[in-house]
Parts: sequence; C-alpha cells; structure tokens
Amino acid sequence: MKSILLIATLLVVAVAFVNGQACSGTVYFNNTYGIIRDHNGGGNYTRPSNCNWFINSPDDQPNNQITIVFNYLDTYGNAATQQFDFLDVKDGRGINAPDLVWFYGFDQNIPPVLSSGNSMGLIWRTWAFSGNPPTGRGFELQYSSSSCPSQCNWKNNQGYCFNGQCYCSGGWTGPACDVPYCANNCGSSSRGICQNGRCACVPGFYGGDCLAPTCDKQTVFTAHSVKNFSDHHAGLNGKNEYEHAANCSWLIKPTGASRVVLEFSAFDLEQDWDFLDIYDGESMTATFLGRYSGNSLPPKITSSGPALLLHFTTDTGVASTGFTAGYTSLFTDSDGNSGSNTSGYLVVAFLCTLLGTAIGAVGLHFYQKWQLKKDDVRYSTVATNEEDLLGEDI
Ligand SMILES: [Ca+2]
Repeated sequence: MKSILLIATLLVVAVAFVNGQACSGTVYFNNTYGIIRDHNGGGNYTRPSNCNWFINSPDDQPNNQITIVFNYLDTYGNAATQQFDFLDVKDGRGINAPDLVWFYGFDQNIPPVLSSGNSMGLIWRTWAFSGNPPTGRGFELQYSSSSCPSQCNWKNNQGYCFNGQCYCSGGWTGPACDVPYCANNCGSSSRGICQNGRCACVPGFYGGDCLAPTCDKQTVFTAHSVKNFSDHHAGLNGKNEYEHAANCSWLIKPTGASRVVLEFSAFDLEQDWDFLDIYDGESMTATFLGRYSGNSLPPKITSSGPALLLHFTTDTGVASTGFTAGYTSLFTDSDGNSGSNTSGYLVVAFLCTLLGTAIGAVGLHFYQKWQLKKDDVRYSTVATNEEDLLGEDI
C-alpha cells in the first residue's frame, strides 16, 4: 500500500499543471488520460450544480479499463438530514448504469476506482440547500483508459492498471502483480517474517509488508461525514475478523459541527468478551452512553455536543467480523437554531384546487419552498415554476 500511495503522490505532482475539465453539463470523453474536477480556480464550490462526465475507451477498445485516482475529495454531506452534495461513480456510460461507489464528505486516502468494462460515468450533484450549509473544495481526479497484463489482478486486490502500467499492492510484484514477495523485509521481525515468499504478520499488523496496524491507537475524524469506517481492514489475515487484544479508539469531532449522528450498518463482536464503548464527548471521562457486544445493531446515537468517542477492546480468544459505522454532522445555523433541519419543495395542492376551480384551469401547478426547523416553520413565496425558487432565501 505504501508503494501505491507513493506512486499516487508522484502522479499528482506530475500532472499538477495539466488543465482539467470542470463541471459543464454533460461531457463525453474518449481520451486515454485526463483530469476532471468539479470547478476550476480553487476555493470552495458553489451550489447548485448538475454535471455528468462519461468516459469511454478510444475506438471502444473492449479490453480497456477505466481507472480513476483522486487528488482530493471534499464535499458537504449530511445523511441524517438527507442533505448532501455527492459524486456517484457509475460502472458504465450512462446515468442508469450500476453504481460502483458513491462519494460524499471528506476523504484523504481513497483507493483507485476501476470499471469492470471499458466505460465509466461520473455524476456530480449539489443542491441549493436552505440554511446555507458549508461546502468544500469539491473534487479532482485523474482518469485513464488502458489495458494491462491480467489487468494487474485487480479483482484480488493485487494491484491496479493506470495508463497502461501496473501499480502493485504491497507484497506483489511483476508486470501483472502476480509474483509474491516479502516487501520491506516484512516490517522487521517485530511485525512479521518472510515465509515461502510471503510475509507472515504478527498479531497487530497486516498487509503484504506487515506495515499497517490492524487497530490504530486512535483515529481522529474531523470531516463533516464519513460513510463507512470499521474496526479492522477487510480481508485481514484472509478471514475478515478483528484481531485479539485490540485496544483502540475513534474520536469523531467534525470541524464546526454542533452535534454528531452515529449509525451502524454492521455489528458482530464476541458476546461479553469484546466490546465497543461509546462516550458523549472527547474522552473516557465524558458521559458514558453505552457498552455494545454481541451481534445486535446498536441504535442510532446522537451526541449532545460536538464530539463522540468510540473505544474498542477485545480479549485474547475468539474473533468476529466486527463493526461498520458511519456518521454525519449537525450544524447550528446562522439564526442560532440547532437541531435537524428539513427543507424541500412542495406542490401547493390546495391552491391548485381552489384556483383550478375558480378559473377552470385544471392541471395548474404552483410551487413553494419550505423549511422546518426545531421551533420554526418557514415558507417562501409561491411560484409557478420550481426553478424560480432555487435562489430564494426563506
Ligand atoms: Ca474475543
């Protein structure tokens, strides 16, 4: 993985001055290489936007694969209130192609995304939210359309193809990333040893070079949202189980947030021996919210303040598949109102009925923008066209 990150960094430096393609409606590409970003000129993006990029292989080469590598991703996301700006990566050239992955929030270490065939779509959507929530830098990525020997065995996570060259994961080498080797001397004997050409890692470390800790001491999240994080890395020791004697924590403290909403999508810990403890603040001296073990999904948890702490501990025997969770942030708006905001557009049905009856114009539609807050309900003026309300403050 270290070699992949280094190569990715070099790629970023090498193409820093190449012009990219910013958001501009729907654009089709059939180049072998390019840069796509949501906007040019630096700074944060503005709303609303609605863009599609569809990448196809030159001459429809059937053996080509599309690979994207992110230079950065930083978008607003708040799934708790169903408000988010997102980038949807499609496995094909069309808005109805299957989803490969759906991004929102902030992420610094996104692995490359590869198409299964010779085309890919990028769908970028931002919305005119009420309450003017923060935006971000947006995104910038490089794409390539090329083919490699055995496509670098990407389906086994042994590497990926970019610009016709294989970039191998730790522990793999060769033109097709199919030759195992003991990378980085397996991280020295305290982390692993070389056996039959492969690294055998000691508990607490994983990967082809045994350099990655299975359970980082403390991970601090400052992004507005993280869609999925887990107690361990998938495929760890080939079993997808957490390590014994783990002792680690996650501090969720999103920049500028007033509260945090935590939600679990998977949970399986050895009952009464392995635990996840959750605290309503930055440390274990904060209010204790609960201890979770076994295989029942914990409830959705909302902090009372701007931080949550998760503390994960396991004993020395029996492991399970662990947990996967995600979080979003709540913000105090400029009026000092806190809590969940809900907003959207409403077809004003009663006006249709009354006016339709009065003037005999059946099918006339009116639109009104609405926003519900904790102690406050607001409506915009009524318009006959939804687009007329896009920029209207309420
Ligand atoms: Ca255990």
